[in-house]
Amino acid sequence: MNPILLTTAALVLALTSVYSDTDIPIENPGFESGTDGWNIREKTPMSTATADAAHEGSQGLHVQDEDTVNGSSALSTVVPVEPGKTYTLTFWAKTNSVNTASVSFWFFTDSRKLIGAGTQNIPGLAITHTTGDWFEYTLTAVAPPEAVTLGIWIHSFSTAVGSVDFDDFKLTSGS
Ligand SMILES: [Ca+2]
Ligand SMILES: [Ca+2]
Repeated sequence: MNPILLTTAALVLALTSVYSDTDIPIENPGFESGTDGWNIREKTPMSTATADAAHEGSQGLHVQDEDTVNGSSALSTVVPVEPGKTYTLTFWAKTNSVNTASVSFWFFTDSRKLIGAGTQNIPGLAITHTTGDWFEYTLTAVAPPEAVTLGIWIHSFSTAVGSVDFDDFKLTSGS
């Protein structure tokens, strides 16, 4: 193939891959409406929307975990998914705390059973950039065969203490 045709082919491929990604709206992805749309289940309150935690807009999610027994738990409103499709989440986080929190994909069956519960097979990403600057994370996973919905789970670990700010969650699906 001559170089011009090759370049054109590469460009078409690149454009195809860009346009095959579909934005999936999630409720209140930047915490501009406080914690609306996020199901927070914590014995002591740890996850709140604050101005200091904003990366974009006027608020972000601030997780303050001072508890060596319990962790924070904020689950997004679920969205429908298709088994076999690839889902990509991007978000921003900021922390000084080492090994404190993670963000995971929770895939549910049609009976709202968490797929992979009690196993290590839940797709997730630890917050590992601990310089105190905002850092963009990307989590990608393929929806399992029995998946019907997907939620995004923001969690600080049971035994860990520290604080992490989160903002600007964005979910897309590919082919
Ligand atoms: Ca925000
Ligand atoms: Ca804890």
